[in-house]
Amino acid sequence: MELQVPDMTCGHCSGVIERAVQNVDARAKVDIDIATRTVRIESTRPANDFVSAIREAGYSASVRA
Ligand SMILES: [Cu+2]
Repeated sequence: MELQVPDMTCGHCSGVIERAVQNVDARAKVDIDIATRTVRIESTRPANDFVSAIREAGYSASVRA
């Protein structure tokens, strides 16, 4: 799945987001591209779980269609 996180602007943001993702699924594979504000996640958990966790961490997130 691919999430769009428009306010992820630096390595600090991506670190916070990576932790939020791994709190949902410790075995998730996370690939973050700051330049395109994209968080790619390989996981069996539903995308909305990750969207909620990222929002709780203080960022806006949406599923990229
Ligand atoms: Cu930042």
